[in-house]
Amino acid sequence: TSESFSWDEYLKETGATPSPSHCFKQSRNPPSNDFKIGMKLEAHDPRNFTSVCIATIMGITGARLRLRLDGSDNKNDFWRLVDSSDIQPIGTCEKNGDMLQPPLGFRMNASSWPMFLLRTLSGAEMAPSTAFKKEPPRPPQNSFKSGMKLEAVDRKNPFLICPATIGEVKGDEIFVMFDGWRGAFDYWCKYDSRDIFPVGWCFLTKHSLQPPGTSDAPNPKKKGPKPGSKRKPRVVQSSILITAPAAALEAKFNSTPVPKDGPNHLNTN
Ligand code: MLZ
Repeated sequence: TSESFSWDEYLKETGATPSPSHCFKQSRNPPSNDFKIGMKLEAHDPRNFTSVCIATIMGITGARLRLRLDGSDNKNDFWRLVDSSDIQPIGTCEKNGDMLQPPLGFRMNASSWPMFLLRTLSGAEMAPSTAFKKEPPRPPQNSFKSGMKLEAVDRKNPFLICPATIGEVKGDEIFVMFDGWRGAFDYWCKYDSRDIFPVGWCFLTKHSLQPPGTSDAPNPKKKGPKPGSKRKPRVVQSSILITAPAAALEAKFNSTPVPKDGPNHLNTN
């Protein structure tokens, strides 16, 4: 529910301007999310970027996917846009002459990887190539200006997208400041980061948008937060954050027997 927060009112209240959409490496019309929970795809391991792994879609949030690497634990889920170049259809890796790798922290013995991969993929529902959208081009230069508003992924809570303000601009980098959180979640990133979006992006993609925090921006002239202003804002929960029950997924994938020869898109050497 984002009825609690309105950019229109907030921009009037703060007298701030939204960052123009040409500043962002995001498509002007947000891509549709044609993936489904439980589908599998190939993804770069965020903790070991050179390796390509199998991932399962655990949730759909707007134009983003909540992904879990097969063979990994449930504590390292990550989020990718449907037009991210970090994800690709199953079979792409082999087509390029590469091999699928176990994720960092593979929970079994490395020697069981080939059989694990075989079992993982046999009968899996593979995300169709049509669901993967082309990554938008990067803007030719950093056009952000200090004070502009935007929506940004909270990297400490990456399922959240929150209202933010550009603090500083330095070369190709920008400082993202989360409104109402006194700097606790702020970060530097490249202007072409996929974690930042124009004002209104969440609404357009039906992603939940957190309301700003309730702490005043750090200001040496002020005496500090008003009593009670440090309370946490309500975390907006919505049906958008869906996690497939692990048991249901397992049942689905175990129900299909492993063919003797294995699927031909596999390279288990
Ligand atoms: N549970 C956390 C959420 C903070 C989210 C801030 N996003 C900029 C807290 O209340 O600390």
